[in-house]
Amino acid sequence: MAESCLFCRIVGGEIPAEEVFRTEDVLAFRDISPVAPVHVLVVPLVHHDSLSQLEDAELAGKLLLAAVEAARCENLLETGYRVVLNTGRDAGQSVGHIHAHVLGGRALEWPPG
Ligand code: DGP
Repeated sequence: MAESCLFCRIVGGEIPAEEVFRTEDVLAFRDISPVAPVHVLVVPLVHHDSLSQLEDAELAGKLLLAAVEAARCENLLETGYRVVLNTGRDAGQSVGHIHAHVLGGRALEWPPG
């Protein structure tokens, strides 16, 4: 755990969050500032700064499958959803702990801004 990391503190229960589900590898919880009717974040329990630092292929697969599970939990499989991993400054990554956004519940525009 990185002590100053916001999402590590959420994983550790130090900062409250509305959990969707938790496995032995990942936590899914609701984004505090949702940009869609459904906006869930999926994070590994172990700290990695961003997708660029993630070398564990098994964990990468688990993160992606957990994003699908979050979509399933939120009844998005039929209507569709988007999985986004903002990585680095130009992508607008604001929290330095890898996280997948799972967005849905409305028609999403493309391309993103
Ligand atoms: P990004 O900009 O891609 O790094 O996304 C970070 C997301 O984290 C952003 O959508 C807002 C969310 N967020 C920031 N602080 C908190 C918090 O304390 N709790 C929860 N649940 N979400 C947070």
